[in-house]
Formats: sequence, C-alpha cells, structure tokens
Amino acid sequence: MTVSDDTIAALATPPGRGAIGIVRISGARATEIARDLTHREPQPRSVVLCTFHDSDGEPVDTGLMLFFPEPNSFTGENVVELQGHGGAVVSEQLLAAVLARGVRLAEPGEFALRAFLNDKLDLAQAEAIADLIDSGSRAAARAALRSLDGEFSRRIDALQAALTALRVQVEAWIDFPDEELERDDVAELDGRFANALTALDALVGDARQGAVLRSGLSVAIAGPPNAGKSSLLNRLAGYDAAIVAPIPGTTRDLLKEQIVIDGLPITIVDTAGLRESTDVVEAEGVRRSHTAVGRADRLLWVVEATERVDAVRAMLRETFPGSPAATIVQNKVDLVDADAAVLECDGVPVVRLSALTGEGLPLLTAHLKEVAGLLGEGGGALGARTRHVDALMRAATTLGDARAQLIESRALELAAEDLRAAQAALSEITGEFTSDDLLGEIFGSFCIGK
Ligand SMILES: Nc1nc2c(ncn2[C@@H]2O[C@H](COP(=O)(O)OP(=O)(O)OP(=O)(O)O)[C@@H](O)[C@H]2O)c(=O)[nH]1
Ligand SMILES: [Mg+2]
Repeated sequence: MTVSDDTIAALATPPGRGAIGIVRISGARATEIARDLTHREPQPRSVVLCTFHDSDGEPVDTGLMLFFPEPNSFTGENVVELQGHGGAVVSEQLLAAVLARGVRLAEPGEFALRAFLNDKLDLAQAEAIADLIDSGSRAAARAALRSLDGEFSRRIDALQAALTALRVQVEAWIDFPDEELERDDVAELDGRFANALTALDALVGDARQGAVLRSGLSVAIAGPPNAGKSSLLNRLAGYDAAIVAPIPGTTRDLLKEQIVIDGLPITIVDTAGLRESTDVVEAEGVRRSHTAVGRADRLLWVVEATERVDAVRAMLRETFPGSPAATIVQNKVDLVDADAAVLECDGVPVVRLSALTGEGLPLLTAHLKEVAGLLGEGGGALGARTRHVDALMRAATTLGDARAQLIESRALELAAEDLRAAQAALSEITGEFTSDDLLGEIFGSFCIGK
C-alpha cells in the first residue's frame, strides 16, 4: 500500500440495488470536484440538494452533497460525500463522473489509512472499525465499538504513562549511581510494578475475550463409533444436521456446523467414529477425523456413560499426544443411574449428558464458553485481535522481567532495557511504531470505500 496525498474516491455503499448509493471523495481537490460536478458550492457540515453531472455536463442523478472540511472529517482531509440513488448503474455512473475529473479510485481501507496517518484514530481503533463491520454477533459488535470509542487505546496509554514514570525513576538511578537505593524507594517502586502488572493482566483478559468473540472457537467432536457424536452435533446445532443411526460407522464425512452461544461463534465438526476399518470409505473418514481433531481448538471426546473416565483419559493421552485440550463427554446418561454433571478427572474436564434427551446440554455450552475464556456475557470484552493479545503478553513478560531485574538483582540497566521493550510492545498495538508491511496487511483487508 502506497502512502500518498492525492485525492481519492470510492463507492462507500455496497454495489447493487439499494435506497442510496454513496460516493466518498477525500483530499485537497474534493471541493473543486464537487463544485464542478454539482454546479453548487459545498457548504461546510451541511447538506445541499443538487444534480450530479458527468464530465460532459450531462445529468446522471440527483441527490445530496455533504461537505466535511479538514481537519474535522473522518480522514482529516476535505471530504465530500455524494448521496445518489442506489442502483448498480447509477452509482457506477456517479463514481465514473468523479473519477473522470482526475481523481484516483481509493484502495481498500485507504480512507481509514489516511485517518490513521492524520492522527484521527490510532491503529487499534482503525482495526476496530473493520472488526465492527465484520462482527458476527452482538457481543463482538459491542466489543469492537468499545475499542473504536478508544477504551482499549486509553488503557494502553495509561499503562504507557505508568511505564514511562518507572523508566524515568530507573534511568535517574542509573545516572546518579552514587545515590544509594533506599529500601523504601525500592518498595515503592515494587508497588508501582505490581499495579502496572495487574492492569496489564486485566487488559490481557479483556482483549483475549474480544479476540475470541471475533474469531470464535473451533471444536471437533470425536470418539468411538456409535457413542452419539452426531446426536450431540444435532443438539448443539438445534436441528437434524447429521444422520443418526444405531449402526456404528454411520458418519463418514466431516460435517461442519456454525453455532453462536451467547455471542461466541463456534464451529463444530462432527467426525467419523474412530476405529480400525477395512472399508476404504470409512478408513478415509477416520483419517479425516484425525486431521479435524488436530486443527481444532478443543476436542470433545464422546464416549458412552458406562465408560470409565480414567481409562479414557489415559487412552486420549496416548492416542492424541499433540492434540488440542480435550473434554470427555460421557453421553447417554439417560441409560445409566447417574445425573448430568461437570466433573474433572486428573485435569481433564468431564461433562456427563444425554444428547438424546438434552439433559446436561447447558452444562456443556457453559463449559465451552469457559474454555474459550469468555466469562459472563463478555461484558468487559474489548475488540481485539490475536496480534494485540500477543503484544500484551510480550509486554507482560518483559515487565515482569524488568521487575525481577530491579527488585531481585538491582540490575538497573537490564531493568531499563526490559521496560523499553515492554513499551515498544504496547506501542505496536496503537501503532506508534509500525512497519509499512503491517499497515498494508491491516488496511488491505478493509472494504473499498472505508
Ligand atoms: N439413549 C441414548 N441414546 C443415544 C444418545 N445419543 C445418541 N444415542 C443413540 O446412539 C446411536 C448412535 O448415535 P449417533 O449420534 O449416530 O452416534 P455417532 O457417534 O455419531 O456414531 P458414528 O457416526 O457411527 O460414529 C443412535 O441410535 C442414537 O439415537 C443418548 O444420549 N441416549
Ligand atoms: Mg455419527
């Protein structure tokens, strides 16, 4: 993505049929072009009804012209919005009429990139715009909006300020080595480290929830034939997605369903029952089951309620050493003398339920929310991405290192270095120091006209 300051334009509404089609223009020539196109004077922050003309002066549509003078616009430049009728041909003609006057078609995300470069928003906020548009659930949309409003950035800024104060203190001690470090000074500093680490931990939690809301959880249902895997998928999906039969080996292909639990998107894959098979089709199904398990975030290993969980757990460890974290589902609890429940067997969670009657299903969905790191309704979640969570975790590690260097080893220089690294990690989130490659990747995934 190239950074330039020429005037750009794009259709801001989706192509096709609709009530309105909006062409957005940003840059120094925006007003001059709008004047030529409408034969009217753009009025700052107000709406003018006008006719839009092509470059030959022929009318193409009538509509509204809005003008946002710099710097109080989305991009920070002069922005004109032309709102015409939303039809594929009309909108195309209006855009063509703008481009014919020497304006360049904007690249995807170029308006948002300009907003970022002109300090109208930071990188986390710009990403929140894209995530708000793409959000697949209300909880994800709420989280993205919170970040767009700047809550995420404000908490980063507050942490940055705390780390700067710590650095000032540490660097002062480096500069004046003769001054003995008093015990009280160190205790006070340690308290400030502890506060910053607590704030950072809380931020990691909220950002991680947001990242999960954004990308969702992938779950593979696997286990021996006839255990009720497909019945469980159907229960979770809320309809008969998969064929269920009392014949072992019913499912052969992978079957994928997308569900949403309290705003958490979950992709569930039902797999063929795992057993040695001489049937080539079933054997291929079994091979695909293994692949699906390897790709999932979470494995639901379904067995009959009569199975002993400690034996199942031992078998799982042996059969899937590198597999994702697993939950054992003891299905068909209706057939035995036991109630639905959530238990634990040597670190592996066990959910006892009946896919047939639905008993214990809420226990499983609550469990899935919990393993996804989603507590409650995702109340504090911030719109965040994996890259943000990674950066926050790096900041937490280096901040912890800085504290240890200072408090335990009195290694001032090393502590200062770690503090610097923690700040650099945080600034990757808001985008103070960001490579052009990363900017290209982030803004390139926006839609055109944003
Ligand atoms: N009583 C009872 N029967 C169940 C339950 N869940 C599944 N079944 C029955 O068990 C049989 C197998 O169910 P499926 O869901 O097809 O099992 P599966 O694990 O997908 O089987 P394969 O695809 O062959 O590996 C069917 O007859 C279901 O009706 C349950 O909770 N209770
Ligand atoms: Mg099945």
